[in-house]
Amino acid sequence: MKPLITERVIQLFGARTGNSLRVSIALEEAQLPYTVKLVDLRRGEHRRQPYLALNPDGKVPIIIDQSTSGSSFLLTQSNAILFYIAEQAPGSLLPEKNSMLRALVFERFFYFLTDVIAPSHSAFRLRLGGGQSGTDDLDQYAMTMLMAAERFLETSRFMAGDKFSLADVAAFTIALAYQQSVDWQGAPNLKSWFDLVSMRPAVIRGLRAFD
Ligand SMILES: N[C@@H](CCC(=O)N[C@@H](CS)C(=O)NCC(=O)O)C(=O)O
Repeated sequence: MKPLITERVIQLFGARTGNSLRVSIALEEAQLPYTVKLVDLRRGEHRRQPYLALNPDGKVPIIIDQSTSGSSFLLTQSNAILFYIAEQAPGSLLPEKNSMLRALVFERFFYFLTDVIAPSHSAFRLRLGGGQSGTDDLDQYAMTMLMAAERFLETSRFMAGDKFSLADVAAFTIALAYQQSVDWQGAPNLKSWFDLVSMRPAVIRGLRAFD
């Protein structure tokens, strides 16, 4: 017999990396029910079956959104997943449609994605491949752009307005990664924001999702 009420659970496949943590933090902030399947990257679980059948790119994170009615939806790409989560829980991570505030959240979200996370990821990839040339410059660029976000916080508590949003999700894990190298004294607003976000119960839970 089919259940009368359709319930759903999102399965999150991931590891303790920035891309996966952004998703677990977003799920916690959106208060969507989810379970975690830890993918062992060190042992190469992501490069073998059965994982490759789920994501032929062999990367984490992915989600499978399953409902008790039997439907199931698999999504790869952390940032597509973040938008999916935001849309499943209206009002949680994105302001209302057609609003200027929503456009501002997009502006800041893509700022962190393309000007901070992307160069940082490129430096990481270069190092992984054994190269050193250019990695320090890329990290320096990412950090300079991260610190320039100080100005976003001059007039608001969060990265795009007074409510936590996807822009904060994008900013937080990369700020965490550079935590030891950032000149916090030179960026007092960024420091207050970092402390504020670090203390959010949903963020704390999201950070522990793969422990
Ligand atoms: N564009 C992808 C990138 C995913 C990605 O690079 N994931 C890393 C962990 S943060 C990974 O799975 N690395 C394993 C590998 O490349 O072998 C996304 O945003 O989901």
